[in-house]
Amino acid sequence: MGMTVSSEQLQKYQQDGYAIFPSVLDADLIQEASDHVEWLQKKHPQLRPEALHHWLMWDDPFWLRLIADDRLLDIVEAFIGPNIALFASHYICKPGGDGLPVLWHQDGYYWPLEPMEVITVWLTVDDSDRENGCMRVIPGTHRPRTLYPHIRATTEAVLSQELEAHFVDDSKAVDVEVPRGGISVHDPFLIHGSNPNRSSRRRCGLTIRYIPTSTKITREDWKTFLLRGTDTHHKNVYSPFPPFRPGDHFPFRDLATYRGGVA
Ligand SMILES: O=C(O)CCC(=O)C(=O)O
Repeated sequence: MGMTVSSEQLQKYQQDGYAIFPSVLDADLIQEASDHVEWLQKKHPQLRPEALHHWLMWDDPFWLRLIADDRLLDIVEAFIGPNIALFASHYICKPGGDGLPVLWHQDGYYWPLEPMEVITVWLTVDDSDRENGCMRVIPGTHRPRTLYPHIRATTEAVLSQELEAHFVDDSKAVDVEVPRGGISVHDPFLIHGSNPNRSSRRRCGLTIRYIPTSTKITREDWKTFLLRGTDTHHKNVYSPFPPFRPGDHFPFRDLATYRGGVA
């Protein structure tokens, strides 16, 4: 049986703008994701591990296999329906000791999407908790469906912009603690961020932004993939999954069933 979403979880998402699913992917797949992050860091030593960005994914079969996992898509389908495409994905991997903060922001402020119908899955590659800089949210701030002004970031951080301070009441912030292999989901209007990682443990998570095929990506230079269902709206041009090339790509267990095949 696939993953199911309870009416309480759907209601929590509508009410608070986020929900937690503590156990979604198996330990072997999460270990592969963790090894994948180390492989990416060796391949791109010039990048900070918080900046393993979307465009690295466009030619990365394991990354695509991970975000197209049926357990994730079953959960996403309960929120956005059966025709699901990928908008973006980004590992935010904060090393122990000097992991950068993510300043308060609303995702929708940055995104070239029309309409702003999209859901983020934040997949934990490491246990993510208060000590190592888990995500923090201000529940209910998504409800006015308003994007507030952002300014240039005032400290070194993962994102270059942050919400103007008077829009943020951080006394209402909640820590989103999720064990390794679990996910949280959040709304594009929700005010959220995270503190620096001052612990000795890494805090690595994979953000995955899923859209229904009725959402258009308005940037031209962007690749997107149809993950489940059919393209009922013809708003975007979907790319085929890249074939796995031994030696170039990260090798993984489920290669035999990988949608892009082997070159
Ligand atoms: O990884 C984090 O700490 C923040 C993630 C985030 O801002 C997002 O997924 O939109």
